[in-house]
Amino acid sequence: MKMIIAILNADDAPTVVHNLMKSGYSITKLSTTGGFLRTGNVTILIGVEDAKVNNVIEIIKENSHSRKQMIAPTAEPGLSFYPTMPIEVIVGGATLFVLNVEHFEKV
Ligand code: 2BA
Repeated sequence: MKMIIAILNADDAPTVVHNLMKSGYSITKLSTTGGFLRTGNVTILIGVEDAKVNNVIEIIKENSHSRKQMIAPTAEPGLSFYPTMPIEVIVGGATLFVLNVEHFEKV
């Protein structure tokens, strides 16, 4: 069994979740925040049999889109890695981690 952790753009998350659930997958949705942009994104956890991993990834791919987003400049001291002028970054589609699950049980 695998645990897929997918970090999604908040705008894509409802469609991704809808399509995964329509295909019979159980998911857990978390509200998360990206460390770099410091804006909200959505992380979903999906526990699946190994044979279904590629299907889950396909559904996420089909429903996740990349976007250009501006990083706001900061005047905060000590945050030297943030720009003083607005700059553009490409965010997503989605960031995925696939982990081995040692043990799965519902009690
Ligand atoms: P954020 O950390 O807010 O990053 C948003 C976007 O900013 C990233 O998009 C990337 O294009 C850019 N970015 C991030 N760190 C950067 C840096 N040090 N220098 C220049 N540009 C940078 P994505 O790569 O698509 O990531 C989207 C979100 O996925 C991230 O939001 C973060 O929440 C998560 N993520 C991405 N890679 C991760 C990783 N290795 N571990 C954990 N979370 C990750």
